[in-house]
Parts: sequence; C-alpha cells; structure tokens
Amino acid sequence: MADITVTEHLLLHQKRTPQATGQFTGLLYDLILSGKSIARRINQAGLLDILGGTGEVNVQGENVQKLDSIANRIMLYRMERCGALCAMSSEEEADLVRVRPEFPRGDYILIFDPLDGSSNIDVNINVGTIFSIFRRPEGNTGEVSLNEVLQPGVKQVGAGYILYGPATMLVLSTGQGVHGFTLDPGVGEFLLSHPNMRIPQQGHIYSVNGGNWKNWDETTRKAVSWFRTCETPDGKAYSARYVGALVADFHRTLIYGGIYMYPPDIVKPHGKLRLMCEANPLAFLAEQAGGKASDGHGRILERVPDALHTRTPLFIGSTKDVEAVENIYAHPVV
Ligand code: AFP
Repeated sequence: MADITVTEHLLLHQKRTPQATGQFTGLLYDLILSGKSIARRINQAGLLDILGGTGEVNVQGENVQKLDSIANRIMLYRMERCGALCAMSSEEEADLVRVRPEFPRGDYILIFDPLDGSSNIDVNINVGTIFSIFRRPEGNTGEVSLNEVLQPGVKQVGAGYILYGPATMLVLSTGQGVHGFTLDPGVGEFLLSHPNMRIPQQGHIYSVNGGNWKNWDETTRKAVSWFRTCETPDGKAYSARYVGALVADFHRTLIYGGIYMYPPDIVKPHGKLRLMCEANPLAFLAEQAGGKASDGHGRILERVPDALHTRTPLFIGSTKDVEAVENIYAHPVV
C-alpha cells in the first residue's frame, strides 16, 4: 500500500466549501500531535518515575495515575492553543474548560478521556486517548455555556481514539467511514493502514467484566448468558475476552466483531462509562463502521447528556449481537 499520511488523507477527504476555514483540519493536526507526545511518554513509562498514582482522586472518584495527569496536561496545553476550539471537557476535569481570552478561539468543542484504561498502565497493557468533537451551535458567540456543550452524540462532527499498544494507532471518523492509521516511529507519522474499517454483522467474541455477576439483575444475567451459551454463525461457541481498557476492548471488537458490554448493576445503576468522553465517540465509530451502540434500550447517540460526566450502560459492536441484547432488555425478567 502506498504510504498515505493522516494529514494527506484528511486533506483528500475533507469536504471543501467556500466557507471552510481549515479550523477542523488544524484541530485534528494538534490532536494527533498531542497523541504522539502522549505515546512518547507512555513508551518511557518504565524508565522514568511516571508509573503509579499521584495520590489524588479525580471527579469520577478514581485514583489518578501519574500518566493520567501527564496526558491530561498535554491535551489541555496543546489543544487550548490550536485556535479551533472554544471549550474542552476532560474526564479528569470536574468543570468545562473554556479557552482563555489570550488564545485564539474557534468554533469547535473537544471532549476527551486523556488516558482510558490507565489502571492498566503499571502492567504495560494497552491504554488509549478517546476524543469526540462537536461544533458550537450556529450563531453563538461569547463565553460558551454548558448547554452548548451538552449535545447528543448524533451531533458529533468527528470522533476517534489513539491506542497505545504494541503499535500506536489512530482510529478516526469525520463522518465518512472509519479509517485506521499506524504510527511509523521512524518517520513520526501516522500512515493509513486500515482504510474503511467495517464491523462484521455478527461476531464470535463477547467482552464483559463477569466479576460483576452478583451485582446484575436477572435480565442482565440473561443477556450475558446468551453469549455464554449461544453459537456463532459457523456453529462455534463465543469466546470471552476482557482487557479492562475500553479502548482496547473496542478496538478488538471493531476488527473482529462481537460485543463489548458494560451493563448497569446495583453498585453502578447508571453504568460505569462516561457518555460524553467514552460511549459517544465509540458509538460514532461503531455506527460509521456499520455496527451499533446501545444503552440496552436505545441508541447511545440519541441520548442527551444532563451533565458533563453523565454515565451510561454500554452495549457496542456487531449489529446482530447488540440487537440480541436489546431484545432481551425489551422483555425484562420479572
Ligand atoms: P480506568 O481509566 O480508570 O482504568 O477506567 C477504565 C474504564 O473506564 C474502561 O476503560 C474499562 O472498560 C472499564 O473502566 C473497566 O471497568 P471494570 O474494571 O469495572 O471492569
């Protein structure tokens, strides 16, 4: 395959209109640069004193890892200066981060999880940065209000993730399919390696934290049991795989098909995952790749968040597998 860089790909595929200002392409460029900086820190993690926790607890009530905090600072620093944003929301920040007046302000809003799966970092297992991009509602100027940011996922204009694994990969959609790029560390560029990614209609892998079994209701147990006992189209049993880093579990699901599930339970009645910085961007990718994302009852992308850190149950992956779960929730066990 000819070496197509992500920048070339964006320039070739962005819609060009007379009104286009290049802001969106510039935003993606700086996002990619931030991802490369984070990848470099992660690669050095075992060599420098950046493993382990900071001793702080974030807005989600979770222990902040040193690399969470480093990744968050890299994203905030670089993206505030990119000139395309008016506001950002990070999983690590309690409140909306507005671009300060000393920096040029643009029309876009960036939501991100700087380092998803960071509890895996000390054992050298995949982590990732997940991002979601919205446009500020037309005609609004001045200070950005929270309401302008709390948009449903269908309004995303772009979404993706950077997976820091054996290779660093960028998986991106701007609404015209999903494309994967692999970082060539020799040249420092992401090169197109996975054009037009498509999720198989039915998979053969289910992914869920089975340790939560005792906290699930009977309907959820029935949904999980369905995958434990049913057969794949070629008559084989489903396999179970669970990394515990959403971005890694989703990446496998995107390529092989199947389903990732984080259902509600009695400890987390609204689910664990964050709608805006985790579920929405991956739901956008899933749909763009021909798959589906649901909260068990309806489309993730249609949910209107009531807060920046709203949580949601998530069932995402192959259309038939997600529909199987929705059918079970449609007839709850009483
Ligand atoms: P961390 O970033 O705190 O590791 O959280 C990761 C995560 O939000 C998501 O990436 C995983 O799929 C999920 O939590 C795993 O949660 P459990 O440990 O409850 O299975």
